[in-house]
Amino acid sequence: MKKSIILFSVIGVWVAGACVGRSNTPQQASAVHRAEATHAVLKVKGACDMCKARIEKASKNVEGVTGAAWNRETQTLHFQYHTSETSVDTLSKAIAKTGHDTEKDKAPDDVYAALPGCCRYR
Ligand SMILES: [Cu+2]
Repeated sequence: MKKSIILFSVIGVWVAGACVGRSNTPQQASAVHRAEATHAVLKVKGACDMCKARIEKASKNVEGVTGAAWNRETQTLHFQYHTSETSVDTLSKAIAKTGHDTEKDKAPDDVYAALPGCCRYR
């Protein structure tokens, strides 16, 4: 009898917690996510600050990615993501679609050709 009371109160706390979680603002929710995110590095080619902005924007637009920073000198993208929501492969394909070759995917030639002159890295 005592056991089931304890069980019900545990469930009660859990349900209440889930409701509070849902009422959080998006900013609070992403702060919670950020703490649990996995860090990964991907080689991404680019040439200038416009490339940096484009690569980071494409990364952050992928559902499940909570942060992204591209470094021109090292040609690498450091990012945080949730393994339950997305994958390195998904992110790589999303970046390649915007005109930037990655270690996993090549950007389509027509998209690459449409990049501004300062962004030609090939
Ligand atoms: Cu550029």
